[in-house]
This record gives sequence, structure tokens and C-alpha cells, in this order.
Amino acid sequence: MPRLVLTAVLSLFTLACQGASQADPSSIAAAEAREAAARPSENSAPPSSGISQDPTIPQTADGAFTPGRPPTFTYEVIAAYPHGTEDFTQGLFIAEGVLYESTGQVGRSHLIRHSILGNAEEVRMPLPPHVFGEGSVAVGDKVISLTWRDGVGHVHALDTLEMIGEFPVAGEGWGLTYDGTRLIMSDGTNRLRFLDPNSYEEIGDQKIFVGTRPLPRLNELEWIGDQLWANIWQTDVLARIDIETGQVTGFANLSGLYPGRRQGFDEVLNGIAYDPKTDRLFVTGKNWPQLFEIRLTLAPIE
Ligand SMILES: [Ca+2]
Repeated sequence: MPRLVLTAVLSLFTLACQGASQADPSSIAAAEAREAAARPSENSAPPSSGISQDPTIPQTADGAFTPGRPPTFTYEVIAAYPHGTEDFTQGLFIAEGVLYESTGQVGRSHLIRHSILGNAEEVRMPLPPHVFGEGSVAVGDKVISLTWRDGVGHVHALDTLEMIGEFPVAGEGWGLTYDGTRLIMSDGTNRLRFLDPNSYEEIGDQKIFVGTRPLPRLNELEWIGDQLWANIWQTDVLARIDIETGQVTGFANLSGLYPGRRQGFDEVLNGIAYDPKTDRLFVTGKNWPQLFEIRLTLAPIE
């Protein structure tokens, strides 16, 4: 099958999802109340043991997604690169063709410039030893990074990765990406916040649903074309999101990508980086031994 450029796939998805149910405000409110009561917390015990699929994702017993629901992408591995098993991946992005990563855990959090694509020297810049690093993204000549529960975001120079500023963050910080106009951040719920890319102040938000059902645990983020892609914490599933409507417009199940047997619940898929200039897509997970270049293709619709 010829390679499908992601931007072309976007339009196919739009057509395929026209039959998806629309959100009803009353059912959304009830579902959100249930979700708030059961809100998980990243980096703590998972809601269930093992690596499982998110129960909010419509799925039949044989793993196929329910007809009429958002369609799925299949994946193909293009290349595999080494990834540090000490690196608790919280952010992954590409700037000027170079791959960057931010990692978590107190005392082990770093901002990393990777050499694995062969176009840069590796730099590992420690974050302050007391913080728990989270998502990150480049905006111009700066890198913006979040912390989990430290109430602060950091600004770094892209060329040196040195910290040059900070800003307050309300609540928890999880994933971060940039759509060219706004920073988009997740906090573990189904609510995404928009931040001004210069002042880092909140300028809006959007709640994410599959039909009428909230999709919580949104984690690392990536802006691809005109859609948002998100990891879903504690799953190997990516969600594609129309940020203007808040609706999920597709899923990519990357189960099977992790090489071998996982050691613990922390080792989940997290980290999406896309280079629009080369149409290359990279993913990895927390403490995964490998980072993958993959290609996503829209699965045939039954
Ligand atoms: Ca990303």
C-alpha cells in the first residue's frame, strides 16, 4: 500500500466520522460528574492492574471498535532506535528536525536533545532536582516544559536547553503541545487548557468526548496537521481529536509495539513527536528501551 500522508488521512477520517453521535449536554454533565469522582492521578497507582485498554473506548469483545464510532488506524514500524530505560518519558517533540524529550521523576527529570536521528549532539539538561518533569514543546527559539504537581512551568533556550524563565501553572501539568497559535496542555482529565504562547496565561479550554462520553487521562500531546493526537494514560492507545469540537475522530491502538514483557504499570506508551517537514512520526513510552518511527494508516471500515 502506498504511503498515506497524514494530512490526506485527516480528510478520510472526517468523512468516516460523520455518523458519530453528537454530544447531549445533559448526558455530558452526568458523565463528567461520574468522571470527576473517579479521577485518576498520574504517576500513582493505576485504576486497575496491568496494561489495559481504556474502558471508555467503545470496543467489542474481539477488540474491534464499534461500527459507527471513531475509526481506527493501524500502524507499521519504520525504524527502531535505542531509548533510555531510565527515561520516564513525559514529553516528545521535534524542533528544526531534531528530536527532544522531557522526562519525569523527582531527581531524575531531564530535558534531552537526542542524537539518535543522527542530526544533533546529545544534551541531557537536568531539571531542578525537586521537580517532577512533564510535557514539553518548542515555540520558536524556546522550549516550554511543565511539571506535574510543582505549580510551575519552565522556559528554556532551545539552543542550550538552559532554563531562562518560569511561570505559574494551576493544578497538575501532564502533556503539552503547540498548534501554531496556542499552547495546549493536559492535566489528566478530559479537559485541555489553552495557554498564550508568550505569557503562558490560560486563555481557554476544551473538554474531550467520544460521542457523549468524556475521555479522561489525556496525557502526552502532539499537533499533527489540523488535529490533536493524545496518549491516553495507562493504555497503548492514541486518540485523534478535533480540538474545535472536542470530539475524538479516531483511535490508533499501538498494543504490541512494546518489545518483550513489561516490568510494571508505569511502562506505558507516552510520547508522540511529528516532523511536518518530513512527515515522520515517532512514539515511545515511559522507560521503554526503544523509540519507534511509525506510519499510521486508516484501517478498513467494516
Ligand atoms: Ca509531543
